[in-house]
Amino acid sequence: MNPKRKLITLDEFTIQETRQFPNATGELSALLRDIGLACKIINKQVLKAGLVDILGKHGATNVQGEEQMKLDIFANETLISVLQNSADCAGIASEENDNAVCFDDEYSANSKYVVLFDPLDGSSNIDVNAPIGTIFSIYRRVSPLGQPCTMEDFLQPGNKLMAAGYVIYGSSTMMVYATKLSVNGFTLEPSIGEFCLSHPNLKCPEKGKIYSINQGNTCKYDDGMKAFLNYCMESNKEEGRPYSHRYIGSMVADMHRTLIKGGIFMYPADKSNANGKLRLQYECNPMAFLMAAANGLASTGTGNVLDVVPTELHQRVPIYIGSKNLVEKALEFKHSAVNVG
Ligand code: AHM
Ligand code: MG
Repeated sequence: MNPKRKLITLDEFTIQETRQFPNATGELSALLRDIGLACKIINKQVLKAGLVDILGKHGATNVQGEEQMKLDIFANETLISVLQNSADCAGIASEENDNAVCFDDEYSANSKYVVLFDPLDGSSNIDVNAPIGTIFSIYRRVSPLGQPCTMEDFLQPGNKLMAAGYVIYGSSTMMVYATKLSVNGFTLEPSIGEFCLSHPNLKCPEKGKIYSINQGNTCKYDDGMKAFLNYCMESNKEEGRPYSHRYIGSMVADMHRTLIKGGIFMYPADKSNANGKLRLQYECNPMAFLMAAANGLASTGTGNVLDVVPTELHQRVPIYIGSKNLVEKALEFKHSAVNVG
């Protein structure tokens, strides 16, 4: 057996990263490990999703007479219970819950961090076996230690994030997370059940060639957006051909491709949804923080996503995110449009 192994696990990596900060207590590393654990449990259930016709549909009763839970509810409850058991989480907010949950035990009252998550984003894609994901954000609380956390801990802008990332349940399962230092990707090695460093120091290519949007909504977009889409579909002088269009309709999968290959992902405002569809605190901020740490950019169309001060937990914002060249180009079109439709 060769003890000089090349594998670096998520745990080992976060501990090594923590050592770079003399005052770090290791609580953030422990929290990332806990999120990793919850996502491994979720992954196990996601892998079984294709067997529902054999094992019984979610929501139905299985052979043991137990009620089967829908996967997104299962993911939500798993994250909550793992984080409640963690010594490092003061409370959570989830896209699945109306209100934040502030844990009221003694350990949690003294924990420094709160975690926000979308437990299973893109869950409508389960039926077609397309990748789905968990998105998470970690803030240092602003309320005093020694008592349960408060709503102001959850309503912080993205520029106050300590760490954020996602787990993609795809052809392989990966966790990608960012701190202000860097973005790193870890692939789940099923034989040892560990996330192992596979994509160190990820950077989003500065120039992308792929645009990603629900183009079926074009009739509802404003003139600037329509003009940008026309630009993407025409042969441009940089490429000598139009840009490619890719859209899975699962944000984690579309963002993962955008991070690795470059490009732009957009969910703009439209005539029926003045703020688009995606949630600031569960989807847009974590992805914007990660993209910024990977040299990319994220805008609401009027400013940096990370600068939006949230006023409510579930608010939505339009988003243009990805390689700098394409995000800047989209904004140029948006701002030069005379007519807002
Ligand atoms: P969800 O949180 O209900 O799963 O919805 C979010 C998903 C994103 O993953 C994806 O980017 C978007 O909805 C797709 O929306 P649409 O089907 O309108 O294009
Ligand atoms: Mg979602």
